[in-house]
Amino acid sequence: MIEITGLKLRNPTILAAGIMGTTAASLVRVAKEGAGAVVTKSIGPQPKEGHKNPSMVNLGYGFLNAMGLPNPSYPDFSAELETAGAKADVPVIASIFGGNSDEFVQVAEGLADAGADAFELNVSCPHAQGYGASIGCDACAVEEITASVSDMTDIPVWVKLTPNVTDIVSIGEAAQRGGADAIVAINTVRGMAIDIHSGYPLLGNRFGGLSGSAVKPVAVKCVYDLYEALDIPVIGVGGISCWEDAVEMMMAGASAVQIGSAVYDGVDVFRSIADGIDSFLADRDLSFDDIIGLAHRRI
Ligand code: RRO
Repeated sequence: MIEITGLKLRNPTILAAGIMGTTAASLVRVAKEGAGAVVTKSIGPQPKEGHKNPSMVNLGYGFLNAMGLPNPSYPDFSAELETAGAKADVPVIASIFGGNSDEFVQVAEGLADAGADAFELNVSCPHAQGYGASIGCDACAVEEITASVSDMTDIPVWVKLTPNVTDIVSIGEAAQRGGADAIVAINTVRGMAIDIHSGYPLLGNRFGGLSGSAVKPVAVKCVYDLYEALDIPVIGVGGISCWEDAVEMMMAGASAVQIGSAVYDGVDVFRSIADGIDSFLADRDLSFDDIIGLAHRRI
């Protein structure tokens, strides 16, 4: 059992936003498969169909996606979130996005009665015009959005950051000043792949966000730096597919980990990672607290 921002999780594995998070049924399934908590697909102020296909490609070393924030919008998602909360026996976190602080507040207010256990503010989609990276690179905007949502809600507010910035720590500090209860790092790394036979970019949107094992070292470094600079918990995400990856992310400073791309290889990944961490700790007579941030104490 771990506690993060006041939420009790039976283990430190969390379903990352955007993966199997559009229906209550899939969120409940992931909870049944052993996740300690689940995050929904990012929900916004208006329905969006998303970018044209292909919107996701498997590059072998990671996935490149430009889904384009497909979502039914908050009025249509509210009932789904309520069902997920009632049926999943783990905390359900609502990932939300908007173009500015008013839209973030609008979505948070619209979902307020649906019973989410926390909000995760997505200020970091790498390829959504006006919605993601442009906000997530702007410390003032991140602080204002975080403060606006924190002021209107009693549930914890997590803020998910983009790695596509020069200085992720300054953005994390802005979120902390705005009242964030935790930081989630990282969203996908902006990237592109081109088919050499046709010359066309592989994605319909031409570029997208890279996830999976290729980005793990980027995520570990971001988590390491954020842990050192901030006083609030950091939740690590990026390329975690086995318990060794999770332990590494915790040693960088993560209090919990989110798992995204690895779910495509089997939804049992949550249980196997949670069990692996438990065995690692038991074999060495260590607690979670002993390993969180351990790399910082190895000098
Ligand atoms: O929907 C997406 O294309 C998407 C989102 Br909202 C995000 O936050 N990160 C990402 O890689 N894709």
